[in-house]
Amino acid sequence: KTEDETERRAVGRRVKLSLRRRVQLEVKGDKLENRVLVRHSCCTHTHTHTHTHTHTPTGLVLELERAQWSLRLGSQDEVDEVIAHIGSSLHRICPAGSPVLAAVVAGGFSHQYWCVCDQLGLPYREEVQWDVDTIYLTQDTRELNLQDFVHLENRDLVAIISVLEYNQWFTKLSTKDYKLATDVCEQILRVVARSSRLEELLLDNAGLKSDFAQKLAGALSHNPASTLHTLNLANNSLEDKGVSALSAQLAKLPMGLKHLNLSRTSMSPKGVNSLCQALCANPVVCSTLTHLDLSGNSLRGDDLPNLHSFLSHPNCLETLDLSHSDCALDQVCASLLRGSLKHLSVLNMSKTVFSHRKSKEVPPSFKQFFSSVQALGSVSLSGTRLPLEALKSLLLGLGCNPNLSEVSLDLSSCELRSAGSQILEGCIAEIPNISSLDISDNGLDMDLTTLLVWLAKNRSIRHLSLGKNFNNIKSKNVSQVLDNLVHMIQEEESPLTSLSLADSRLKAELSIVLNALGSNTSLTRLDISGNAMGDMGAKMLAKALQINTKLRTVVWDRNSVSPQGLQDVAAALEKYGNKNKPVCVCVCRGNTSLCQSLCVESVC
Ligand SMILES: *[C@@H]1O[C@H](CO)[C@@H](O)[C@H](O)[C@H]1NC(C)=O
Ligand SMILES: *[C@@H]1O[C@H](CO)[C@@H](O)[C@H](O)[C@H]1NC(C)=O
Ligand SMILES: *[C@@H]1O[C@H](CO)[C@@H](O)[C@H](O)[C@H]1NC(C)=O
Ligand SMILES: *[C@@H]1O[C@H](CO)[C@@H](O)[C@H](O)[C@H]1NC(C)=O
Ligand SMILES: *[C@@H]1O[C@H](CO)[C@@H](O)[C@H](O)[C@H]1NC(C)=O
Ligand SMILES: *[C@@H]1O[C@H](CO)[C@@H](O)[C@H](O)[C@H]1NC(C)=O
Ligand SMILES: CC(=O)N[C@H]1CO[C@H](CO)[C@@H](O)[C@@H]1O
Ligand SMILES: CC(=O)N[C@H]1CO[C@H](CO)[C@@H](O)[C@@H]1O
Repeated sequence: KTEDETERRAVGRRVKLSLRRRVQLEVKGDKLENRVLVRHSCCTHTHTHTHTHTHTPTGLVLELERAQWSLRLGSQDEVDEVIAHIGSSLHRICPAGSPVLAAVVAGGFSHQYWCVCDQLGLPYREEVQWDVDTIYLTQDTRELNLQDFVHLENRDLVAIISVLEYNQWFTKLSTKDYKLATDVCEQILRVVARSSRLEELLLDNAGLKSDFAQKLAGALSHNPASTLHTLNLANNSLEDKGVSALSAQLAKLPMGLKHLNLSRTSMSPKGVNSLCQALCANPVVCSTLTHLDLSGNSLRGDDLPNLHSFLSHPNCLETLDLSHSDCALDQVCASLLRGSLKHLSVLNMSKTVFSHRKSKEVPPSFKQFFSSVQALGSVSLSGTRLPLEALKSLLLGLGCNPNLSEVSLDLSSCELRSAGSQILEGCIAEIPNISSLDISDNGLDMDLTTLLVWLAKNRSIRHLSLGKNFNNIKSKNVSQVLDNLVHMIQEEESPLTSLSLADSRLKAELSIVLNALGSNTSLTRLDISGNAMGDMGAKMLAKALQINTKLRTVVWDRNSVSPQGLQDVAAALEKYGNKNKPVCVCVCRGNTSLCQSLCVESVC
């Protein structure tokens, strides 16, 4: 009983013991002391560096990381039992090559976490185990998201991450907008160096610098069994030297890369060139890389030979984001045209330039690209000034492409003005498969009058954004434009389901559009935010909503509406809601983009 008490006091009362043996411990030469060897059901220190061997039939030597113990047990059977026990514990903690065990309780995460805490002398946080065993498992997620644990101390994060060195369940480690401390980074690097399960590493805006990228390269070089294929280091200042060092290892990644996101990493053409050289050098990347984001890096100038070389070889890119980079659109299209046109679905060249060449001529390859790219679904050219000829080539190219079905085209803030509007008028009715068109903020003003007539002729545009185009129209002329808009939305069998007039400051004139909502139109979503329509506008919206049964979402932030106006709409909605499916109407006062993202129909 006393022995039991002593033992309990030594290991803690609530610790479950999985093994208990009387032994004699060798101290100072051949002196022996009677001891009790216990193992609690977690492994304690015997974790990666345990060696056991026997000298005599009943002797056992345990070599641990920090100590060596020579023990004598009662019989050889007992020795065998202890060894078997240690073996099975190790197997449970590090079930490499044991898929059955990996599926049990997040690959033994809690157990491994307990061991790591024990080894590092850190407190075991029940909530970590609870989160993983309960939330992660019920959601069947293999992503360990550090944001779930950042309220804990750094050393706790270290312990949690450390588990991924052994764990077979988690394949993804992620964090966003959280500055990682040095010891946490070091632990992440150890996981990269050791894990054969880690496939995705997302450290978005984590305060990382070039030295992290260099060390990451070192970690990868130590792990020939790495299965990493997705890397997001967006918004960390890695600079050319960090990216160059990393590139040398990316060239050797055995699984290639599927997603690579180095958006806003303070690269210049130099860094991008060494990166793309690595992409070309890795023999599997051309058949694995589907998402490449190099946006927000300063790629001014013409000297990106390796980027163009990568793009002009066969590849399987689905998403290419070079926005905010000063990369030249005409060259990118020419390279892609030479490369592969089968998979590209999203091309983001917002806030870039059309060309770096002196000649104002638009190369034939530009139109050819848009007429032959086979899976294009979205083209963003917001804020990229296009020469008129280029705009025409783009539209005619899309128009004669037989393979496109639903293209979303963003031409906002492109300074189209009158001349651009005329090009659009000439082509838009003929383009079959543009389903979404954003031409907001283009100084269109009165040109909208005729443009809307042509837009109305087309039967494929379902989403149209027109806002910020009314700055230079005299108020007496605004109605001409809006009458044509009303005509478009009221046209029988109009395909238009979503319309944005955001930030147009139409004030009282907005009533022309609001009145038109009184009859059923095809519109299900309307954005009239930023129009200063006032309480009068709210009253009209209220009336329209009592009759209209189609609208599901109305965004009407920033309209100088008083509580009385809100009440009018609320009262109308009460009636509306009684008759119809619940409607989602957003009244935003703060962050508009947040509000709009919450205004997704299914959320409301
Ligand atoms: C990028 O990082 C900067 C500095 O931490 C931060 O201010 C900015 O919001 C981040 N941008 C994004 C898109 O995360
Ligand atoms: C790259 O990361 C940024 C920042 O998180 C994100 O906004 C962007 O969508 C990512 N790009 C891709 C292609 O996934
Ligand atoms: C294109 O890039 C811009 C700027 O980086 C970003 O705001 C926009 O969301 C992107 N569009 C798409 C469709 O990815
Ligand atoms: C593209 O369109 C052409 C002509 O209609 C057709 O022969 C070809 O099979 C299409 N390709 C794909 C990938 O749909
Ligand atoms: C504006 O309206 C007036 C009359 O309502 C008309 O005479 C004038 O031509 C219009 N201006 C433009 C630019 O269409
Ligand atoms: C709108 O459509 C609904 C159902 O289709 C119908 O009951 C209602 O009368 C229509 N309202 C108007 C103003 O046409
Ligand atoms: C692939 C596809 O859906 N193409 C459509 C493009 O638009 C034309 C004309 O509207 C349709 O006939 C095609 O089916
Ligand atoms: C593809 C498409 O919808 N094009 C149509 C645009 O509108 C004109 C006039 O309604 C039709 O003739 C086109 O077919």
